[in-house]
Amino acid sequence: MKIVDATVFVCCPGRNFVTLRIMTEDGVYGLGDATLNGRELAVASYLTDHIVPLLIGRDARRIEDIWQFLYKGAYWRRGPVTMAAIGAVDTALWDILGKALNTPIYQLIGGASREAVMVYGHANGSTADETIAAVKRYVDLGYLAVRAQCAVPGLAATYGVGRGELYYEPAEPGLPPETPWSSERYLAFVPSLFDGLRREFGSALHLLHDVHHRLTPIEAARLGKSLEPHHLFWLEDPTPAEVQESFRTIRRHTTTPIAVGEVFNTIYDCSRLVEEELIDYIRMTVVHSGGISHLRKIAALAELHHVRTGAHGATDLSPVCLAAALHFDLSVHNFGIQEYMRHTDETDRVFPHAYTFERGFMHPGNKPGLGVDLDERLAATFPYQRAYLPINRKLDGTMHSW
Ligand code: KDG
Ligand code: MG
Repeated sequence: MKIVDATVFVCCPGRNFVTLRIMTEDGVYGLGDATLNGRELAVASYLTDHIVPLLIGRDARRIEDIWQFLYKGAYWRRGPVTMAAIGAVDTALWDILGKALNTPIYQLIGGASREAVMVYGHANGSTADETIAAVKRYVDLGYLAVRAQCAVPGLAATYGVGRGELYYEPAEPGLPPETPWSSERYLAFVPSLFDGLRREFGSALHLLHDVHHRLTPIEAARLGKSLEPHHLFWLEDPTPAEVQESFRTIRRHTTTPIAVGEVFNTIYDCSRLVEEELIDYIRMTVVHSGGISHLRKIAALAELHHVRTGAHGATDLSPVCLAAALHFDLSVHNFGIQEYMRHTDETDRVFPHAYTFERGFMHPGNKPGLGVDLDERLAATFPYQRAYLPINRKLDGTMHSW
């Protein structure tokens, strides 16, 4: 089953996506998402210029060997660009194997461990009342878990507060916008937001919140402690995770469950957090973490330490990545929850897919492989548009994590 061609597609049906298609000699092809928000073309070039020539002629069934060949063989290891490129190849090869064996991927990686996977949606508002109304809309759609974000009084823009009701798209065409940040104002406000949410929705609804790497460990510990009465499903990215030891401070002070990992790329980025049981959910992304093969190893390590999965599923990961995540979620034993930010209609049309949402749960469907296709002709009508994520500065102008 030799690989005869591999092509990279960059398109912008509402936002940019990079997609790898690997073709085999018998006409079976597989897709992999290679999107890295704001740095898309770097991965496209890594694939086209450096990986595609290495794939031609290889046996598409040797998924693990090709993974190791691309990881060890590059000499330069890890990093989001390398791991997104490897992740795209790995996903596409699983897609090919599933199609060749006429089986959905989840059946190849252990079979279903549950009937369907619980997902959470993103609710946001410019005021606490607007956020409450947005959460209500998700509840009405059947969601059992909702992430709640709100603009902070006195700050002109806040992470997670989108323009539409169901879509949140932070990347902006053109150069990166600058947004102001104050940890003091944020910390003073967030507990009251969750007081209001619990008053409105009672205790059964799963509520999540994303700090987006903005607090120091001790500030994050304070936030976690103040939110304990509202028993969040998780508090996400409370502090930047380059220093894994930081999470010891948070852990010492609060029982609020902690989720982290959307900017991680390999098992080494999370091994200490997992082994020391400093987190509760590992949120690594299929595409940025070397694909389904590597994510399964991470899940296996996490399983030993009571850490569950919560794969990143923002709109800047294409339907190809979401489908791969759903196959992974359905099969691993220690699945926790899946993020589900709906894509725009244009994106859904470019990537027709078999996955479904019903009453708060998703299923990848039973089509062979991933169950996602790429409408190449339609994709070509949405050319790449340069776009960046915003940057953050404190009120005095100091650069801060976004
Ligand atoms: O590209 C950045 C987004 O993926 C990120 O801001 C979304 O934090 C995010 C989330 O939890 O979905
Ligand atoms: Mg996040």
